[in-house]
Amino acid sequence: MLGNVEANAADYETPSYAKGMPVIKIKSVKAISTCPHGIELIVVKVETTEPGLYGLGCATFRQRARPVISAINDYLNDFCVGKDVDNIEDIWQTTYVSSYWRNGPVLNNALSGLDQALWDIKGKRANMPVYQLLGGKCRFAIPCYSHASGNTIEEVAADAKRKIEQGFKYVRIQMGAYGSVGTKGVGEGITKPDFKDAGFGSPKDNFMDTYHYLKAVPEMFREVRKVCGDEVELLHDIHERIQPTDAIQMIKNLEPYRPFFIEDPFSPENNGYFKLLRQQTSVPIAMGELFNNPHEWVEPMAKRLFDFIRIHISQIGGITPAMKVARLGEAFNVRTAWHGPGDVSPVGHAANAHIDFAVWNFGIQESVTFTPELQEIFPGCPTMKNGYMSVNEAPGLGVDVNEKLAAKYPIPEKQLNEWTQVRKSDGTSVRP
Ligand code: GCO
Ligand code: MG
Repeated sequence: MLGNVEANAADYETPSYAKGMPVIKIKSVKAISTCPHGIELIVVKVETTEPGLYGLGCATFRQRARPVISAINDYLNDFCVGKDVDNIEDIWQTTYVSSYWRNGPVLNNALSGLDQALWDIKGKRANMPVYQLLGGKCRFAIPCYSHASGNTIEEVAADAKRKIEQGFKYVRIQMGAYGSVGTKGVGEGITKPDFKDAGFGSPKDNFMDTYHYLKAVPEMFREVRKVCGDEVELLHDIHERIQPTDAIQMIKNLEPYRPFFIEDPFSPENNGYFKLLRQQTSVPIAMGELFNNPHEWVEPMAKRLFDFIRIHISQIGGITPAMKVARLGEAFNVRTAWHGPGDVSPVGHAANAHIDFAVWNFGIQESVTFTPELQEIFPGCPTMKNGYMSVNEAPGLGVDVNEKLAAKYPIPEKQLNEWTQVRKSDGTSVRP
């Protein structure tokens, strides 16, 4: 039996950039939360043994902010202290399995905050923006879509026109809340839900008037095309609120209006309908903001069952897994369209943007406007100009946090906004 060779650290050469430098280790991992606009934002701060060197990452899951904060402060800190900050992949893989059960929204968001913060640190150590570490720029800036909305079709068209005048070439059009048909009231052909008369469910519950929604969306597209012309790229989010077969029929009815993409036609539980949808229409489809588990995206992407992957990158664990999703997409021509609404922190928007710069199969980026308060709490937010997003060229992700200012807007004790409950007329709950 050959003598077993004792592995000995000295045998393994110290990389030149680290020669004579102590290994930089994780000193602490903590959650920073803030809520300036009624949305619970959470970022992770990873401090290191190198004085002044720290990283930030987004762990925002507004619907369940407190469990994420506990997962970070009560588990990740102990698990990570003392680890070599440079070994991002190993820290990701070991943290991912450290709870044995995995791929859930709470733990994935906590892991995301840690992961993004480690990329932020590596960029600072390399004195480069993170997109450079991911392969450099594939485009000069990041095309984004803006949100146009209104309570009537005419209002939506007018709002879309405004967005185009601001420089946006891509505009998402929605009438009121998801699945709603604007302010057309009962008596204007809108059905009054029976469950309300019956006092079923809670008074706050919304009514999903499928019949009028299926009629209103094609009318909205026709009106917006009439007012804004044929060139602007139009998007719409079904938000998984209707029966899959209704979604397929409605999407076919939208073909004449050349949608750029239709989002979330089905809930992840109904991924099985994509084959049927693909057989019936060539309208581009976007899917995935609700995905947490690779089982939800690997196969449908490999089968080209949708065209844009809409993952909320903190819901899958950060930049490390998101880059793998993007690379998978390149192989099957699925483009990225990362989830980027108001319930992503500015650090998370920066992480989206750094990936958007570096991947060839970029599709489009959802954009938001950062309020003065957010820009103060998070100096270095990405910027928007003429429908394009950019990041500052600072090392790392480029976004910092003012902890004192963040603490001025504490997240409320009780969950702020219960997530929307939606029901059919008979009171049956609909996946919102
Ligand atoms: C979108 C999304 C969001 C989600 C929200 C959930 O496409 O931007 O559908 O609006 O509903 O992020 O908290
Ligand atoms: Mg959506």
